[in-house]
Amino acid sequence: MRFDVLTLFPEMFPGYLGQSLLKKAIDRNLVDVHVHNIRDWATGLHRQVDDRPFGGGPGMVLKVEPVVESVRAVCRKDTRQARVVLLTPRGRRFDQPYVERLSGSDRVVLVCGRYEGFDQRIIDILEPAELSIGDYVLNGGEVAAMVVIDAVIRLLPGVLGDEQSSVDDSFSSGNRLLECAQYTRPREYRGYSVPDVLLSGDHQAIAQWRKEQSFRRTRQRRADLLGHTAVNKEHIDESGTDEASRKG
Ligand code: JA5
Repeated sequence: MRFDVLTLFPEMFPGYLGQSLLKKAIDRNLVDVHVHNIRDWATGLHRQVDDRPFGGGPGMVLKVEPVVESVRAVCRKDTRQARVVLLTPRGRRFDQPYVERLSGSDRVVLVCGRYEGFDQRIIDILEPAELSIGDYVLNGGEVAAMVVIDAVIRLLPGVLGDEQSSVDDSFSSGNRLLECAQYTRPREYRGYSVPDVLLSGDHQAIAQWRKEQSFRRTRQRRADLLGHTAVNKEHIDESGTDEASRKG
């Protein structure tokens, strides 16, 4: 899978790209990430990439020519059809179903904004997918682009050591529960012990405990995820009572 990132701050990426999981995936040719500076497509004496908004107002707007020309040029660097994605707080929410959808494409071109945003004609011409990673404001789309790459590559076959390990993740399709508490050695630390059931060797009891933990935690922290009545019903039916309200 090939990613191209278009940004005014390409120097933000090498540190992230050299990080373990992604570095291994790149070294093994499973993923290819190319970072480009939008300014390379800016013209004129000052290579200006932004300008003041028509109609007045604060801040600067990304100019249409360098962004559209850079995306077009980068798309031509590879024959595979690219999905063009713009990172913007106005975009649709980037969630795990969307991660799964992107992981099925061969090529993604990520366009990072800066300043007050993009000239609308960039969006009208390129018709990109507009994605937001969450309801907060960032100084630019770069960190959001890294989030997208990070979430997508771990779904690619061969990137994670254990092929199964992404299947059980919170939010993977078929899982709408937060993960349960995890413990490793030592069994006791400063008076804090590992729950007995995890040391019992009773795999059925352990599975049941984990399921209950997950459900309770989800109910407490992210009740919105339980909108799926199937998940809700399953846990209430199995225990005969509502585990979350009884223990939590
Ligand atoms: C801000 C000029 O998904 C959260 C995001 C916030 C944010 C993004 S994506 N892009 C920008 C931006 O600020 O371009």
